[in-house]
Amino acid sequence: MTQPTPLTIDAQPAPFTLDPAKTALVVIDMQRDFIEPGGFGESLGNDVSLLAEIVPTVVALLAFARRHQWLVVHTRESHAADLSDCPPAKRLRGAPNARIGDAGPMGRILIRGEPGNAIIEPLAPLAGELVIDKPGKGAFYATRLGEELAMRSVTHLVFAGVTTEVCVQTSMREANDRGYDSLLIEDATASYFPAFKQATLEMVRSQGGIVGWTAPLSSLTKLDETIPAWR
Ligand code: TIU
Repeated sequence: MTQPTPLTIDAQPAPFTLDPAKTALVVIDMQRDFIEPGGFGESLGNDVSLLAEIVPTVVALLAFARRHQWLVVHTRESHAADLSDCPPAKRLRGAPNARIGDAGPMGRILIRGEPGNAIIEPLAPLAGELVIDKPGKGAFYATRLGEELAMRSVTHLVFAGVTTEVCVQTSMREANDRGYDSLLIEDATASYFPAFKQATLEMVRSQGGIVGWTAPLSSLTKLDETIPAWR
C-alpha cells in the first residue's frame, strides 16, 4: 500500500486538489425512472433521450473511480410504497395522469424496489459501494449520507448524474453548506434542458466557485498514469 498523494485536477474556476483517500464519487439518480421512456422523467413531459447520451461517460467515470479505489456512492430518488415520505407538495405537482406512486410501464413511478426505480444496468452498483435512497432532490436530506461520509473521513466529493439543475445541483449545494469541496464532471451530467445544464455549470463555478468546481472527465482520466494505488 502506498500513501495517498494529493491529486490536482484542471478545473474551473481553479485547479481542484483532492486526497483520494478522502474522496467519494457521488453518482446521482442514474435510474430508469429518469433515463428510460415510461418513467418519472417522461411523465413530466421531458425528452429522456438527452439523459441517455451521458451514459458512456458516466460508465468511464465510474470505471476510473473503481480503478483507483475511490469510495463510490450511488443515489436513487425513491419513495416508500405507502408514500409516507412523499409530501403532497411534491406528489401533487407531478403530471396528473402519472404521479409518484401511480402505475406505469416500469411499475409504480419513483417507488423503491419497482423496476423503474433501479439504477440502469451499465451503472449498476457493485458490492461494497454505497446506495443511498433519497426522498428529496438533495442527497443529504432525510438520508444517512452525511453520517456515512463522516465515518470515512470524506472531505471531497466528485459529482455526476441527473438532472444537472435539479438533483445534482441541490446535492452539491447541500454538500457545500456541509463543508465539502465538490467537483462536478461536466460531461457526466445532463438535463432535459441543455440551457439549464449550461447555466448550472456556470452558477456552480461563478464567484470563485461559490458552490464548487467543474471539469470534463478528461481532466481526471489524463491523471491515470500518475496515480499510485494506495489501498
Ligand atoms: N425533474 C428533474 O429534472 N429531476 C428530478 O425530478 N430528479 C432528479 O433530478 N434526479
